[in-house]
Amino acid sequence: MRSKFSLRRQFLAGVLGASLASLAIAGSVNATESGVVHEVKIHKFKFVPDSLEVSLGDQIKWINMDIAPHTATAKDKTWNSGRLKVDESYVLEVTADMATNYFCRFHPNMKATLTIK
Ligand SMILES: [Cu+2]
Repeated sequence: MRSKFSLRRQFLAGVLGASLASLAIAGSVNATESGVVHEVKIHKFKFVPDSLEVSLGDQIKWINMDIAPHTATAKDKTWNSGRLKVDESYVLEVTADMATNYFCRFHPNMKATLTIK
């Protein structure tokens, strides 16, 4: 009897956890739908554009169009796309305290900036 009860509790906790998780996902999708998505192409070893104006809540999407791998990495390393292969992309939401200077870890001469309006 006791074990049956605790099994049921575990089941309920699982259902509750799952619904909370889906609520959280739905919430974040709604929040981002209101913002703008800015595309930055990584092309011929350059970020295009290499200077971009963004607003809080916007998203920035980097797309690697080169055969060579690249990254988009904050100068202070607080955010990082990781290694992007050709056609791979990375999306980041603009926050007030985010680092606005970034570069490519594989090609440190590749640099770009964000300006938060
Ligand atoms: Cu690179």
